[in-house]
Amino acid sequence: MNGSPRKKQRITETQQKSQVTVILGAQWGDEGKGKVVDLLASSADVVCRCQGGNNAGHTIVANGIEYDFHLLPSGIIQPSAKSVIGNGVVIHLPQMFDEIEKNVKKGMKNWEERLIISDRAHLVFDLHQAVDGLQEQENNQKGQGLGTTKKGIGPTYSSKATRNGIRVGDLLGDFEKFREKFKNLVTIHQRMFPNLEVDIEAELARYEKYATKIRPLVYDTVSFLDEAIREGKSILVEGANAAMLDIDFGTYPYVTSSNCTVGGVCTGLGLSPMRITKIIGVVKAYTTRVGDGPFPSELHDEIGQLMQERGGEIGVTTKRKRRCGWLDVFLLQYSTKINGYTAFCVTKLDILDTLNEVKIAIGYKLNGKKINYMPSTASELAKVDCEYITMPGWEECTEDVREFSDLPENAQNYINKIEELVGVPVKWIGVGKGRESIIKIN
Ligand code: 2SA
Ligand code: GDP
Ligand code: MG
Repeated sequence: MNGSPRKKQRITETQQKSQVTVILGAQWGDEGKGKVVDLLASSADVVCRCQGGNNAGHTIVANGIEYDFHLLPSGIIQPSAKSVIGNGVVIHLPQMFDEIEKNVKKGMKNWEERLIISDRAHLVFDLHQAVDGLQEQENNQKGQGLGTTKKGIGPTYSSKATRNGIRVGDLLGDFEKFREKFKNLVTIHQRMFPNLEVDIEAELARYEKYATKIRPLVYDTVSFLDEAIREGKSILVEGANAAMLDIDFGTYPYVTSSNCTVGGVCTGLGLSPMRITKIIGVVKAYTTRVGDGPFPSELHDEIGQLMQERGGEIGVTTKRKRRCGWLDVFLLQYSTKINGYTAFCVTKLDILDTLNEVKIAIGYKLNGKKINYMPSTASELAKVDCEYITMPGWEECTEDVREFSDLPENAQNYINKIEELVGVPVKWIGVGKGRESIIKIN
């Protein structure tokens, strides 16, 4: 009998055991994705970043130590997992090595044995960051600032789209060609911003050193992931930013420059959608936004201030205060249509503990009329009024609760209402910053 069909069958069976779990921000970011990645990374073989750059700020509190990750996958502190920076990510090498150094000081060990970087990822240069700042300055003068993190994310994805970008693979190839590409990049940007100063020779000398430093970390991550899946490994994908910041589906132009929804996972890693097994939406129990742009359920009163203060709502990358408001399920329904979440993790329920009532936005009205779509223009979205339901608060501390049935009844009702309105099961509830502060629902 010919042996090959049996072999084929075996490969398929192993592949079926592989789990690819995607973690995505369901609102405007900072939902607590880092904490969820940390929770699931202990049983993962590989943790990947697929988009964005070091604009992200993902916090993990493990064994009393607070780590903030920006470009590195948050799974890097798990000694048993490999960390992949995929082709869809944009990398500022000097800041990546600073981030590594900072975490080594906090106790992160043997990272070089675990970190894998795609040769197709684009490089962010200082000039991209300078241009990000200059564009913001120009837009601010017109009252149209976006409130970017100034990490050069938009300008780098622009270089990628105009096909002038420089990739990790270019840095590791013929350095003369890299030199030419870099000079071309400078010329293009100086044409747009004549005052942009770049010390070309100093930058090139710096990058020649980075080439040596990064070379052992660079792989064809497409083949690496394909092999991992065929071997039945467990893969975790850590989305950065969030659905409402997605370049296509977010509140354009007040968005970041990558696809932070599920499509970005496939293009940012070279992963077939057929291989994704779970999509977890991380939802903050209220809503926050950092940077400019419309925010229908925003609160400008003392409740918004309480959320900001109790929630410690400060940008992890820029230290800006985050704007706060009520939970918006109309927005969650929209983000669910795009991402198809298989489960939710609701974080920061504890922050609402002191309120005597809580509100949930369940619909939008435009010019007094109910609408059944998410407005595509920022100007229209800025004009909507939210329709709210009001629920009694629980006015009890939930920080030490670890079982759903031990939550105050009104807190249970709040979670049940989210499930009912969005139609996605809530599998985890965050009640504090630490790794242990989580309720798992079976
Ligand atoms: P950019 O820098 O081009 O990506 O900015 C475009 C918009 O995207 C928003 N953005 C973010 N929103 C929430 N969290 C992010 N990460 C940091 C954090 C933010 C910080 O974890 O707190 O420290 O300020 C993030 N990154 C980008 C940004 O505010 C713009 O509205
Ligand atoms: P990310 O970008 O989605 O990873 O989120 P950030 O790290 O930017 O912001 C979330 C903040 O909330 C961090 O300071 C976390 O430590 C904190 N956090 C996460 N989950 C919880 C929770 O359930 N309760 C409380 N109180 N804090 C939380
Ligand atoms: Mg964040």
